[in-house]
Amino acid sequence: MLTTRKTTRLKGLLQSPQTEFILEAHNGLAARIVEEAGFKGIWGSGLALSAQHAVRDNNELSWTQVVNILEFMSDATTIPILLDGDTGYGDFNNMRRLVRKLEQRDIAGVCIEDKLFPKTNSFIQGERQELEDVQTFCGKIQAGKDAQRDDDFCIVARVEALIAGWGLDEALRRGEAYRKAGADAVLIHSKQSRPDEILAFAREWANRCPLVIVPTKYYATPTEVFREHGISLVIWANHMVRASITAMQATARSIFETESLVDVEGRVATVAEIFRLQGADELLEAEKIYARSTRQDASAIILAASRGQGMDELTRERPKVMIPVAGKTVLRRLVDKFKAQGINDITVVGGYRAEAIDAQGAKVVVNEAWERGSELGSLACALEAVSQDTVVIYGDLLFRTYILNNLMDWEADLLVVVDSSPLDQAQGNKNDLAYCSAPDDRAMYQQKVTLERISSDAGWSGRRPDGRWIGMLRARGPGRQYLLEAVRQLQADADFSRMDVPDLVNRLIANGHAPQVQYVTGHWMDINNLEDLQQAGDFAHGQA
Ligand code: SPV
Ligand code: MG
Repeated sequence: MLTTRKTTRLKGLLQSPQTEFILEAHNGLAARIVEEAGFKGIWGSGLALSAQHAVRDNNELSWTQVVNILEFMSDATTIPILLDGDTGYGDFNNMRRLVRKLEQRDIAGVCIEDKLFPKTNSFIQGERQELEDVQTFCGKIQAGKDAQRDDDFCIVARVEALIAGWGLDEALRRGEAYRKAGADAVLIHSKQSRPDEILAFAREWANRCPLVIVPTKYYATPTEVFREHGISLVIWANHMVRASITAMQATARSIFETESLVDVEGRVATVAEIFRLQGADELLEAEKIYARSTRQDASAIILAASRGQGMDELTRERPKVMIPVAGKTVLRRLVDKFKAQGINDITVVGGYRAEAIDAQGAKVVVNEAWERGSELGSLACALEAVSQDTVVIYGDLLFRTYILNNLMDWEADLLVVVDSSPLDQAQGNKNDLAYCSAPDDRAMYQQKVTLERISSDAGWSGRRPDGRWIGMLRARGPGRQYLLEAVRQLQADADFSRMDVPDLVNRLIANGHAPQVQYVTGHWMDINNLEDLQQAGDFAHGQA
C-alpha cells in the first residue's frame, strides 16, 4: 500500500531522471484497468472523456461533469491522475476553482493549454486555432498555483504554438514564460507524423523544467528516442477509448448479424471478470463483518434423493420432491419458504431421477449412490454447503411457515423440531420417535429441552416418547463443527451406507452435543404414500 500522496507521486513522475509513461482512461473501469496493467499514472484525456459520452472535444461536457467522472476514476485507483483541463474552463478565476475541486477529489494535477475557451481538439484544423495571450495564460497558471493547498499538486502548461503553426521560437518563448509563471512542467504538442519539431524543442529546452509529450501522431517514433531527448513524461493519450470502440463495434456487428451470442462469448470479458474489476469480493467479505443482521451466512440442505414408496406412477419420471401439490412442487414450496426467510444458499441433494429436479434458486448436487445409499450419504454429498448456520431438512416436508420462523429465531448451536402431538393422532411415518429431557410444556416459548434419542423403538429405555422428530435440524456457530465432526466419524463406520439423519443426531448426542428441542404440535406433514399426497393438497390449500 502506497502511503505517499497522489500529488507527490505525480510530481515524482515528472521530476524523475528517467522517462515515465501514463495512459489515458476515461472512466473508473478504464482507470482501474490502466492501474492493473502496471502504469504509475493516468491521463484524464479531454478527448476520451467527451468521446465516451459521444459529445465533442469542444467543452461540450461541463467542467463539473468532467470533475464528477474524475471522482470515479480517482476512487477506483491508487495511482495519480493528471487531468487534461483544456483551457481551465474559463479565466484565472475558473482555474482557481477547478484546482480546489480537483484537490478535493484527490486528483494529482491538471494540464491546461494556451488556447481559448471553448477549445477544439488539436487535431481538428489545428492551424486555425487561436492561442491565448501569453500574459493572460501566465496569470491562469499563477492563479492555479496560488489556489492549490497541497504543495505537490502539479500544473502542467501545454504549449499549442506548434499545433497552431507559430513555429519553434514562439513555442519556446511560451514554454519559458509558463515555466517562470510557476508551471511544474511544460507539455509541447505536435500534430506531425514525425517527431522532428518535438525533438528540436526538446534540444533547445534542455531540461529547464520537466518536458511532457503526447506522441499520438508520431507514434512510430522509437521510445528510445524520447529517452535520449530527456523527455520526462510520455502520455499515451487516447488508446483505451480507441480500443474499446474497436471492440464494441466488432461485438455489436457480430451480435446483430448472427442474432446470437455464440460467436462473441469467448471474445468478451466474462461477467465474473466484471465482478472482479468492480471489487465484488470485497463487498462479500465486508458483509461478513458488517451486515450481521441478515441471514447471508445461512444455508439449507434439502435431502431429495429418494423416489418414495408406493407412488410408482407418480414418480416414474421424477423424484418425490417434484410431485406437484396444489399446483406447486413440494421442492418449490420448500425453496420458497427458505427464500422467504432470507436463506438463499440452498442445496438440493438429488439421487433418483435427479435430472428431473427443477430447483430454480437452488444448487443441485447428486448423490450417485442414492440407490444403495442412505440419507446420510446424501448429506455427505453436500458438506460443502454446511455454513455457519445450516438447516438440514427432508425434501418431502410440508409445514406451516412459523415452524421455520421459530427455528431460525432460536439461538442454539444445534436445534431439532419435535412434534409433541399424541402419536395416535399423528399420521405417516412413526419411526423418528424423539426422547427428550422434558415433555412439551405448551405454555412456554423456547422451553429449554434437550434431545436424548431419536429411535424407532416406541419403548426405548422403558420410556414413552415425547414426540416425533419432523426432519428438520439446524446447526449454527459451533454446531457446524459438531455436525461435520459427527458425519466424519460415521463415515468411518462400515454401516455408514445404511445410516439416516437420526443416526447423525444420536451421534451428536453421544458426542456431548445434544440438540435443543423446538416443540410443535402438528402443522406439518411428510409425504410417504398416496394417502399422504391426497392430504397434502388440503394441507397446502389450508396454508394458502
Ligand atoms: C486529449 O487527450 O484530450 C488531448 C491530447 O488533449 S490531444 O487529443 O492530442 O489533443
Ligand atoms: Mg484534450
